[in-house]
Amino acid sequence: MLTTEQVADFLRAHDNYLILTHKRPDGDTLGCAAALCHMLRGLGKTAWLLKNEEVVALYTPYVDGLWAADGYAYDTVVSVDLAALSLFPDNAEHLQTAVDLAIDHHPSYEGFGRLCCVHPECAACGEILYEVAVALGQVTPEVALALYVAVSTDTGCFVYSNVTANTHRVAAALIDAGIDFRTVNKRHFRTKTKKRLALEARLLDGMEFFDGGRIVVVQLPRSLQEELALSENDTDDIAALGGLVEGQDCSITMKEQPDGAWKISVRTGARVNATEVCARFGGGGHRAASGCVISGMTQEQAKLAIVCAAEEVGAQNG
Ligand SMILES: [Mn+2]
Repeated sequence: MLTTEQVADFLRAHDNYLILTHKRPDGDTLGCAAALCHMLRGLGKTAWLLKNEEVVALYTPYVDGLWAADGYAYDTVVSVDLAALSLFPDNAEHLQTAVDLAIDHHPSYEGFGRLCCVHPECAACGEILYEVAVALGQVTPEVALALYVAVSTDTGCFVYSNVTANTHRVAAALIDAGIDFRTVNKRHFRTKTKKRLALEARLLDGMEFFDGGRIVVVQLPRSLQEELALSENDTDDIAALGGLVEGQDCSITMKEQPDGAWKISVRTGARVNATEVCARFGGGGHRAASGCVISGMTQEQAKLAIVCAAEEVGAQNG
């Protein structure tokens, strides 16, 4: 594995870069890609991003004008925040064996890059790219803004449990570069669409509590998705809603799929092992956040099945 200094050496030594982002791109992969593109151009290199068709409007300002033209003759492929072969966008599948350097922060990184720089202790891939920018002397306002988007969005504006003192030090250094971080914060963390607020109002109204309030269930049936004309992006991160309720330590979110199955997300505190709950239905994940799919059941049946599993698993610890 390369150090960030060695990554800087590698970037100085090569040229004609093609930068890859992951499927359903978030602020981290797009911010890192934009920042890397700007820092390479600052070194006099040619650098472009491979077009990602799934970028949502929220993030287009950071990557507009950086997309490679069809037929761009690249020599060096670098991926950012891309952990798995299954997360290569459809138009990047032919590059799965062509990545020269992978920069990532996921512990699950699959090792597809010829070289890599992977730091699972970083809350965002942007923290790694910041070190690279320092090594290259490229912490320009353009680079810093893209990295601030990466770090702030991947940490829910510095509140997720993976945030460290380093995350804040990096953010402070990026702010020192003279960026308009207030506009980024307002745009990404203090703004919701009317449709999203209408959805949250309905989900909050329909919340149900079990086990003396320790288990909360949020339900999103297809009927509500159709009534509010929701797209996939409108329902982003609704699994975080139940966790906001005081007194709960097991938040279950149920979303009905087009085929009638229920996609379940379980987020828990120390008492309930979410992996164990979801394993009963063939799912898995982490101790504090897991998922599964329940099919062949009505909404009521699926709800009782998952709540019952959570109660039983939780009972092992009081
Ligand atoms: Mn990330």
